[in-house]
Amino acid sequence: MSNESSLPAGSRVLLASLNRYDQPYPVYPLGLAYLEGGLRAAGYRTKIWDANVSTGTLESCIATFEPAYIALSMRNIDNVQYHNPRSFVGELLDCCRRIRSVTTARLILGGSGFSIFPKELFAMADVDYGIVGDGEVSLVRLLQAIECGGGLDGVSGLLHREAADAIQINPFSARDAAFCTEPVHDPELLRAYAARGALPGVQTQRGCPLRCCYCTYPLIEGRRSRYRTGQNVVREMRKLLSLGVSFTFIVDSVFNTCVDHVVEVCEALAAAKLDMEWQCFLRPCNLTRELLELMRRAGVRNVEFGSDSLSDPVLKRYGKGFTYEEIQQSSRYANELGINCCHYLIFGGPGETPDSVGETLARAQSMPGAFYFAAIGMRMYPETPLWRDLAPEKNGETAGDYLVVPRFFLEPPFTVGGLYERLRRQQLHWHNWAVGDPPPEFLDTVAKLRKRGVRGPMWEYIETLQRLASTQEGGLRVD
Ligand code: B12
Ligand code: SF4
Repeated sequence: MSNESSLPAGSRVLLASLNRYDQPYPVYPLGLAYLEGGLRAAGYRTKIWDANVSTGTLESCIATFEPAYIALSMRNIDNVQYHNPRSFVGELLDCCRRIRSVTTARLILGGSGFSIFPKELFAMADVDYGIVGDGEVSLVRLLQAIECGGGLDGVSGLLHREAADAIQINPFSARDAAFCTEPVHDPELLRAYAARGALPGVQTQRGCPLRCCYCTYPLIEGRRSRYRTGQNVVREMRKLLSLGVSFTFIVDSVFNTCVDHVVEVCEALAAAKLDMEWQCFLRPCNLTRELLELMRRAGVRNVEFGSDSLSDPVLKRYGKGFTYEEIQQSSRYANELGINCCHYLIFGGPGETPDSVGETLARAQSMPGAFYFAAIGMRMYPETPLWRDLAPEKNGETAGDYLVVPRFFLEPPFTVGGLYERLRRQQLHWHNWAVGDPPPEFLDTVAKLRKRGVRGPMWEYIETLQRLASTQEGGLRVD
């Protein structure tokens, strides 16, 4: 997984993905493919080490590749499950210690998780630099500045230490991040992920201008939308097809913030008649039947709606900018057109009441063909509208207090245990409903389906499996 050898050691960059979380499936490190594209175009030699699929240890990889720089990617901070929290910060700190014990290579930290708590993670982890937001342009600029002894002011989103260890932060500018490099896909890495059921990502745009109260996406990618052309997306899908990938995930924060963009990409994909299926995140609004029909012609198989609630007062407090009626209509169109759809719901955020929970549950039963993923409470992240409203600083708390131990907002009088029991009970009766990670028996069945060549995220099969399990003793029961 490298373009090794004859260049001087100073130009070698090891790209390391620390993410080994495998729910709902292992996620292909698309961010590293972008970094690799930028670095190679600038003449750097690269190699990827991936905690999920690399066979040797990180230390042995460092020993053989002898990089001058190590770019560490931190995707997940935690699993965002209030009832079953799992933090990944310890793994990052441990990894930095291990690296420092075997090399003097410069360590640079980035990734979506890092971009949410940059100051806090930079202060805790033993790294030389951090980069917030899009990495491909900034990383190359940083390495060139180090090598030429240039100033670091022009590196968007950079964190570094000045005299007396004061942390210097350059603002991240989505304006600088033009989203113009192409990802470089490593065939070996892709194959290893495909074998584990991953759906490699394709990104058609960056940035989200909206302001849902809990959301970190505009902080990670900026608020300014930047688009790839339809032809560019077709070219990438073709490249993936030639590497054996025939089901992808459009990883845009939301695919349909701009209808013109959806039309351009889908018309190009439909005209190209690729044998590629895909899925994406959608806002359940501004979706006409014609637009969904076009998406279907372009290859969409599943859509994931960020609906969050089915109660209008709650949707308003969450800052969603759409109503239950629009959710219902979007879901109905998808169902009528044979597109699998699921809705993500967040229970217990600002404005939630026992009545609004009841309303959402009742309405969830009335939308045909939909699957639901229920989450409890809102993970609190710095700089979000929710954070600004609650202003934890007024109580003497800092962002760091919210990092290592994941902390959630839960509207009184709810308790995490009470709400979990309530939502989990639904799973006994509703087979199209999931709270948290699926049970281990389900994962075994999924692994068998994947071995038989079944593609996709599998939630479209959970309903059937849960129905079967509820009728079989010793099968998939919910305790
Ligand atoms: C698509 C997506 C998913 C899809 C993935 C589909 C797929 N097949 O790939 C699904 C639905 C499966 C998913 C699941 C989960 N996700 Co998710 N997901 C995303 C999303 C929207 C986009 C990720 C992406 O691919 N971006 C495109 C690539 C190109 O960008 P990137 O990886 O960030 O890399 C760029 C920069 O970060 C940077 N960079 C990356 N690494 C490095 C390293 C260095 C050194 C430098 C300099 C720069 C750098 O440069 C890259 C190129 O510009 C992000 C939110 C967001 N907008 O970022 C959340 C996000 C990554 N997910 C998140 C989480 C938590 C999860 C889950 C745990 C479930 C959950 N409860 O949400 C699981 C975990 C899955 C796993 N096994 O790891 C969090 C992670 C942070 C956190 N809060 O802990 C995010 C940020 C959303 C959030 N809630 O804040 N996810
Ligand atoms: S939840 Fe979706 S639409 Fe809302 S701000 Fe986040 S990315 Fe944008």
